[in-house]
Amino acid sequence: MLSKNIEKLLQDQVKKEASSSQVYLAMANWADVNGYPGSAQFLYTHSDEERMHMLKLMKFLNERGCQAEVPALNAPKKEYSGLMEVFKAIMDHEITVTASINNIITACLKENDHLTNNFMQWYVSEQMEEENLARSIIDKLEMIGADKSSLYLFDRELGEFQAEH
Ligand code: OFO
Repeated sequence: MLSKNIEKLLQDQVKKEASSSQVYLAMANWADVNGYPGSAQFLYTHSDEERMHMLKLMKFLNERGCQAEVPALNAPKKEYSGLMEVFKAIMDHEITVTASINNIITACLKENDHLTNNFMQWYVSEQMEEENLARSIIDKLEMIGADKSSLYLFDRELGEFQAEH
């Protein structure tokens, strides 16, 4: 059985992962109608991955004697000024999610809940990858600046990157 505190933290994390999925989905739609098909593909796939993160937590909650809740969500932002704004928002978002995962792990350590701690380690590695990826994309976008043909190639590469991973 999970403690009430850990259960609440995990349910809150379910909501954060669900919300991440919605945020990326809205970004994907924006990219799709603004001439960035590669970025759209990347973001649609990322949205699916976030849903998978949510489902993994739900399964864990159900297996540990709780019943996972499907959270109500606010509609995500749907307009962006460009890809830089999108990826900076992703970076900020992921930093928040990482903090929340660290917070769960701190609580697990305090309560000697090694099983949940062990389960959450997967999320720790995942967050590191996501933050690194967002950072490297922002670096590339900074180099590209306003150069339209480089932006076109970058978008295509991002779509190809997603197809390969
Ligand atoms: Fe679930 O990793 Fe991003 O939010």
